[in-house]
Amino acid sequence: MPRVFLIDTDTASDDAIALAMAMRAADVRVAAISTVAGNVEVRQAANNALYVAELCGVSIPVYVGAAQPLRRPNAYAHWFHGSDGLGDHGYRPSKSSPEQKGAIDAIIETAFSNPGLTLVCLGPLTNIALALGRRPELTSQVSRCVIMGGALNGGNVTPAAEYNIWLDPDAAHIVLRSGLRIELVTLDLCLGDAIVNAHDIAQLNSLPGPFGSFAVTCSSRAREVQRERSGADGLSLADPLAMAIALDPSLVTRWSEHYVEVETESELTRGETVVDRRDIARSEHIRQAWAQAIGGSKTKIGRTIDVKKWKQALLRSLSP
Ligand SMILES: [Ca+2]
Repeated sequence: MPRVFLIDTDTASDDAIALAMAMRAADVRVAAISTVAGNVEVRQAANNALYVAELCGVSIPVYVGAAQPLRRPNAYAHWFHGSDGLGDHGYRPSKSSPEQKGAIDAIIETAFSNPGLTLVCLGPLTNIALALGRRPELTSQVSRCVIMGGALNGGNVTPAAEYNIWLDPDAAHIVLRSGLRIELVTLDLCLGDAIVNAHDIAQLNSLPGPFGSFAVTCSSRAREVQRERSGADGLSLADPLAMAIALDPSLVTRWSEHYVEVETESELTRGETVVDRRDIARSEHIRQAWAQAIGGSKTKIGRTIDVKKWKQALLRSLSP
């Protein structure tokens, strides 16, 4: 019996690679894809997901979800992923269309008809927060909720915050409090040695079949931006890493569990994931600010990965 995945995504370039990895995994059935506004508009995200499904030769229902964050305006990342989210290479429009049913209904129905499924969240958490608002007991249907989001050591969109959590911190706050069995894959895990470097990119590009070169081409804009910013050639592939961990949790060599809060008010630190690493959130003097977090359960956070295994997993999942 294949494992069942439900994937929520703001489909830009690294999401597209992650989707292809899941769609091509022999032991996984992707039951549904829901899209959310984030890196690109929610309809563009749906069209990109459909394009990837067609590239992989699979038919998966794609549902359009929230067109903007719960309480904030959109802030697309076209500058990083291209105006179509896939590096503006003129990929043909997908032949199929998104489903008529909305993503929130689809998430709830998919979860209740596939108890024990794995939920993989690759974008802002707006859809998941809305689905939980409607059916809080959704949490018991999900065996694993792998989330790409947050940062322990500085963000990518502000000094404090990682993009997915920053864009909709209110949704992240709800999801982290919900009781879902979360495995948080933070920005930190795809940096350093985990960056897909020039050598790895060349290997991807030379893979037989269309998937390796698609991964490189659709990431071209992100690669340029990273080169401009850091001077080094490479890609930090956050969503593919989260997907690789969803597919094989043993990639994570150390997990730790902590109370986590999300900053929802301050513009300076909006979307920061504040992690109680020293286990002091229960202290009397801060108990009020941390009351909600300590009233719930701790969040499981991936702390280190087996870098070699991660890169092998990436190459393997895009190989014919
Ligand atoms: Ca994403």
